[in-house]
Amino acid sequence: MSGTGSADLVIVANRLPVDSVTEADGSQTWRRSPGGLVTALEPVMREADGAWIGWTGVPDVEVAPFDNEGLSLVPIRLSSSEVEEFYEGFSNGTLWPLYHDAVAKPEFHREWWESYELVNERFAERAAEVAATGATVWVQDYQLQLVPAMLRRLRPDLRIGFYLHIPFPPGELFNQLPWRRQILEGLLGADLVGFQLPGGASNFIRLVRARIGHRANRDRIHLPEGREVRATAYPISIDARAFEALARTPAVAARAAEIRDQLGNPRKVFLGIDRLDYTKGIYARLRAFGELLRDDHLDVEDAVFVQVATPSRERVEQYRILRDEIERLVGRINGDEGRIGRVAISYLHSSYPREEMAALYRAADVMVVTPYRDGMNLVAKEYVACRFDNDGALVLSEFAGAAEELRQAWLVNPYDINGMKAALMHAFAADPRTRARRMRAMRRQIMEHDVARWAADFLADLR
Ligand code: GDG
Repeated sequence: MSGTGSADLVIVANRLPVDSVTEADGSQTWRRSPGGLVTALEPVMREADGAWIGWTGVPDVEVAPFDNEGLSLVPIRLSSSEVEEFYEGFSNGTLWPLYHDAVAKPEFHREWWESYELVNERFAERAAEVAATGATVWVQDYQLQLVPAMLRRLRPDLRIGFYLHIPFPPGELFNQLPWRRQILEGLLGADLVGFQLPGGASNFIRLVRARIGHRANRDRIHLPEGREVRATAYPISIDARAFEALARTPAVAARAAEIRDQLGNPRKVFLGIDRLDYTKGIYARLRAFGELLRDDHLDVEDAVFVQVATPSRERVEQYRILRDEIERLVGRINGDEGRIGRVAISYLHSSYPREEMAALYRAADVMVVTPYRDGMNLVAKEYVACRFDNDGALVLSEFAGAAEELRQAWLVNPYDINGMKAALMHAFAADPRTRARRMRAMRRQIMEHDVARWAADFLADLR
């Protein structure tokens, strides 16, 4: 099978870049989901007659290919049991925790694996149908690690790239996986395998050498059949200029002032924005803040914390437990430290439009990003992009990929609560000149390395 389709660039991702929405009159439509990936790829997709393959987010429905705002979308059907086994199970109950330092215990179930293989095969077959002869196919993320090899078997004429958005773990962790060899061989079906950090790329190369026995020379792996696979880092980024432009609008400025006002005009506002996920270190950061209030290093007149926790993977047991733990802690801190009209932690379990996110970034004096492990962390970069006044302080975990680029943040070890308390206080008390010097350096970094450059670098190397 070769050249049956017409797309010269095919993106294969777990999700399509749209969400299904029901209008007031009961009809169903699609809304573009905001995200850096779509923004970055949209221009290249238009130029190259591109197609995007992915799941609609709705189980058990078959949807025919359709166009959305000029993007050609190819839906994949997932049954409810596949959502449970492939998506919630193997992707989010096995791979996600395993690849994040086993912060939560990964579960290994053979039925989950079988479903993962089956669904990966479906994505590969669809990509094989859609791609034109010699087309470029770019497969995204941990849910689809078997697709590159499956697709190459069907379509050896294609250029195949793979990008992992989350960390790639060292052998000490990866080797727990009963299907470790299949995953490595799945990825080796690509011509180019991209990682967030050089560390992920070298973990991968080391494992390929040790477990499969292929030779490797720096970032090039030599396969016995003469093919070469490159494994390299491409740190992902954001559309930094678009974020800054949004933050500069009068509407966002007004909303930022209003947020501070509604918080009671405290001297300083701390902010956390995360998907409610156990890798993000939300509990530990709120505990650190609570102790600073308890021990009178801070007072609710001086400082309040706004924590946005976007609902995520709510059907997975560990996520429900985490939500309860965080909510109990927030309740306790607010009960102990709050006063009438002044809550210590404004906790919001909700998701917001981009404008509101930008207003929150503008309203925050100290942004607190403390994951135990994170591939990159775009929230940290978005905060920096919105601080065009060169003011504001970023407290950032050294275990976020972003820490390799944002060296001028107040870097912390999220396992060290006292260390975090000290960093929160330093960021809180830093003088304006120090804040400006650090922010300026970080802004230079992200303005020069935006998501368009990320996509262009990857695609240039792939082609
Ligand atoms: C994975 C990796 C890597 C969040 N809440 C709302 C909202 N968001 C947006 C943020 C940001 C994105 O979601 C989250 O990205 P992160 O990078 O912070 O984290 P993950 O979701 O875990 O992403 C990560 C990333 O992939 C990309 O490769 O950096 O390491 O784990 O853009 O702004 N957006 C809106 N409303 C919300 O309520 N509009």
